[in-house]
Amino acid sequence: MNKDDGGSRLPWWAAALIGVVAGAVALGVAQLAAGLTNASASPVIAVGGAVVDRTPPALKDWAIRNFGSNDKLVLISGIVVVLALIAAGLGVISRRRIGYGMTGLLLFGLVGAGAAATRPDSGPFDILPSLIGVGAGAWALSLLFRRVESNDWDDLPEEYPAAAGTSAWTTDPEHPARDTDEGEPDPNEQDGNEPVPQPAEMPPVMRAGDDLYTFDRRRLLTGVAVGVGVAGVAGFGGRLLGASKDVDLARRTVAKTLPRPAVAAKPIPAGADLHLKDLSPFITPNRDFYRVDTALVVPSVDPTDWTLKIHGLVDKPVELTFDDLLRRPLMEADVTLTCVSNDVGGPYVGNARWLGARLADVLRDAGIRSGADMLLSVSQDGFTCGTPVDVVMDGRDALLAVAMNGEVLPAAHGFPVRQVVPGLYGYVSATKWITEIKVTRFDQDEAYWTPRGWSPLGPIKTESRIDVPRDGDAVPHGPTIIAGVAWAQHKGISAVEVQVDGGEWREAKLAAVNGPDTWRQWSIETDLAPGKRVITVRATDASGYTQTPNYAPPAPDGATGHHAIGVLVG
Ligand SMILES: Nc1nc2c(c(=O)[nH]1)N[C@H]1C(S)=C(S)[C@@H](COP(=O)(O)O)O[C@H]1N2
Ligand SMILES: [Mo]
Repeated sequence: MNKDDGGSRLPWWAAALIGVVAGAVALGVAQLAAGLTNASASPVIAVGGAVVDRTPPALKDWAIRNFGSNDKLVLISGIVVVLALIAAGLGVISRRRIGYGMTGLLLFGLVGAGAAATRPDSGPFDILPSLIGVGAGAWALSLLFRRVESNDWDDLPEEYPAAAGTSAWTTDPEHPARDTDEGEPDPNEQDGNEPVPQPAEMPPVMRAGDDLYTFDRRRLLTGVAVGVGVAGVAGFGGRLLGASKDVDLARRTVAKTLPRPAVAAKPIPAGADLHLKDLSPFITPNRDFYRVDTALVVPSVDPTDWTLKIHGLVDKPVELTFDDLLRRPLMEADVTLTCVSNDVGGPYVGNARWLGARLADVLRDAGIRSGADMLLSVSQDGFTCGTPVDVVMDGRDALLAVAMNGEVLPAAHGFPVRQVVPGLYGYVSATKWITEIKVTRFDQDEAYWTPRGWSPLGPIKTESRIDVPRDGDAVPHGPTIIAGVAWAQHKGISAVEVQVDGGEWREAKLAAVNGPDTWRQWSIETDLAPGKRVITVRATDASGYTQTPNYAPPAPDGATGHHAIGVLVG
């Protein structure tokens, strides 16, 4: 064991390795404890969540742009790399005094516990995974140091071999791996022929001090392997335990009792889907539907104890259970969701058939007081949306949705209940895992994205996108089908035009739709001459507005500009 006087003489890299392994054990065990209790109480997830909420908006936009839906994976990987470096540092300072490393581990455990305890959806037991992890990490740290260090003279045989001329480095039967032909410079070997005194020739007290210092690589490697194994099994087990098996079961149960719609969606006309290869289908399958949220683990909400509280500026606060909600007349509606972060031509848009209770009716039961202009909806994980009251009450199909495309709401899309409001970007309307609606005023409350640089109001801007051909495709010359989607939710698309190389705008054919709240496919056949061609699209909505060519980035209230692609015509 390393001594407080003078500390350990373990090579720094070995100490760093021990630190990393101890850190891995700490995280693995914490993950296991979180898996057994609450998956989002894992210190990495909790710290990650805290980082997400505190990330400057510009950095978050950059991350979404560059990593897309992998942004969460990149964040978690980044946290793990930083933690590994810190753990290595803790290992190195543990050479001086193991207490330093222990203290460092404890501090990081407290950071993890603090983050877990202060997440919006956390409970008092959420500090446990971090603390249990720290305990396991500290134990691993001291065990590994003790394991590989043998400069503890208590470990030495009573009469240590004093055979003259034989190096003590090679005669200890307990430590056969210690011979130095592994590239480790032998501290006793010197360039000259002058032999330095061998440890065995020295007085015992000196042997015990410097040159008898032994460091057992084999014990290090086996210790590291066991530590990594423990960390891996615990961490992986924790992930499996924490996975959404509760939610899967709950979803299957709900599926058995999901009521039929009292009001069916308007049928989708035959011509709504042109069925062209690479063209976004009219209905986006759930598995392909984009996902955007701040949750690092998908919140798991039990519908049997879920309630929706409606309070604030209301005559009569209401608390609905899931059964209460299902007993209301449910209606179906086809609505295209769009993310405000979707850049021109971007992928964060999808169309689905939703089934749910009318939000306006539920609010009417509570009685909205005059002066209220905002619905601050709150998710299980603390995320909030601010939705204008007048938009929700104007008769459009604003829903508390329980199903998506004929299937119980997928966990990632808000199970058991989410909001869907046609015409508003998701960040101001589409609260997943909703548990609460506070009826309030925009001048009194702020939703999640507002202090992060996004506009409090988020009506969807009219947009169009070319899906076929793809940007950069090589296409044969002659007649070519160009096709895509356009959306102006709750207004409706009335025209789409296409332009080649800045020439005249030609009107595309619009596919049929069953209402103004979905995107609309379009197509046009053009003759493309050989060479590099730029194809541009613009849409006009039913209010008569034609998309501006002026580019604006997504922040603060949605991108504008024409989508253009380049193709090589051969
Ligand atoms: N609880 C919660 N709901 C949320 C969000 C979130 O971060 N947390 N993101 C919103 C945003 S920005 C969008 S665009 C939509 C996306 O819904 P989807 O993931 O089902 O496509 O969800 C909205 N609802
Ligand atoms: Mo969004």
